[in-house]
Amino acid sequence: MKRIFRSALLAAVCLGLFAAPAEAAYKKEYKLSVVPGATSGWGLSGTYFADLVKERTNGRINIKVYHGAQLMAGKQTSELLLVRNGAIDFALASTINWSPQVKQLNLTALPFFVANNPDRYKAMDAITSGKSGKMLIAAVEKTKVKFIGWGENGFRELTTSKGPIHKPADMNGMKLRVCGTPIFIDIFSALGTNPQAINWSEAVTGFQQGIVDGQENPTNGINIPLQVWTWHKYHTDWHYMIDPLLLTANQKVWKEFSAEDQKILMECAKDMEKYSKALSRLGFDEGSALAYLQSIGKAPAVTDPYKTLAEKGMNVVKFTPEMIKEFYDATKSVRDKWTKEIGEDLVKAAEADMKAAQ
Ligand code: X2X
Repeated sequence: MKRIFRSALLAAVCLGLFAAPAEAAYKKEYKLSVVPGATSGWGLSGTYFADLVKERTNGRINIKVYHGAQLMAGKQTSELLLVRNGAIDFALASTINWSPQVKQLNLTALPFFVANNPDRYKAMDAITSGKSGKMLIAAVEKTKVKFIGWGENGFRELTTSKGPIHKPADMNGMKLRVCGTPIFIDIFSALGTNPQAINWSEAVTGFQQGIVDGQENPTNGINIPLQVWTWHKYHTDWHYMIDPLLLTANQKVWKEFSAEDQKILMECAKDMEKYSKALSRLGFDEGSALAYLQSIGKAPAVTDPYKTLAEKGMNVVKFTPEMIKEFYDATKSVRDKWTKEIGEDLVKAAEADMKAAQ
């Protein structure tokens, strides 16, 4: 009897029946979603992350970047739902596109909220590294999506075929493309314009056909790679809002990675954050963005955005703090309404974070 038991045990061990359960096999390819094109700052940041991950995991994790909102047929505000249900594994997502579902993410879209600080980049960093940033991460993770790190699309500037714009009255009646996120309609209505919600995937055709007089997007990240001067001659640098990027993963996908690989992914995300912020801030800071990009051998072709805009014939109006204040006052009703949606606690925490950093 004993002998039978022993041979059964031996057979079981040989068959691997008592071995630790095997870790779920990794997928051959993980899909990472990015809304704009491959040459946008945002697209480059996604590729940078995917390359770092492949290199540092010795190819164990192979991420393919899908640009141009192709994983959601152009409908950019559906991205969060697709990351949640697993159709998308990773997203480098804008707060703007997820804010219809996660109201707290409207925080940095409050008009002139970040820009109305002496140093707008310090203010932004104070949010991502402060208490308010932790509150934003908690709100994202409550949707059962894993937050991995921050990136940056950039402060959004206005480009128009009519202009120049110095004060709110100069925008009166302009037809402007905005994305389909509700706070944009409120901001641009408060400024006396006629906002048109159009997905990014269709916006460029709209510019070509002249169905709108303008749009708003970050200078380095989108306006320059898009060659926006083809349609618009006026560049209004009002920094009215900023969209940080959220590097995120489907929760089940994240849990299937080994602890070692999760650590590598977090480290790659930290490097991506530095790269992405440097691309966004290049030419708008005291030179540290360029120095960083050069130090990693990744300086882009355009390192002086204002020189490029001038060479392309754009008329650039750089807002002074007084001009920003005038627009800040003109959009008070929007901040009041949206502070209630976002949550007063979060808005107050962000104000305290930004103030402490100045
Ligand atoms: O739609 C836009 O303007 C874009 C590309 O910046 C976003 O996805 C938020």
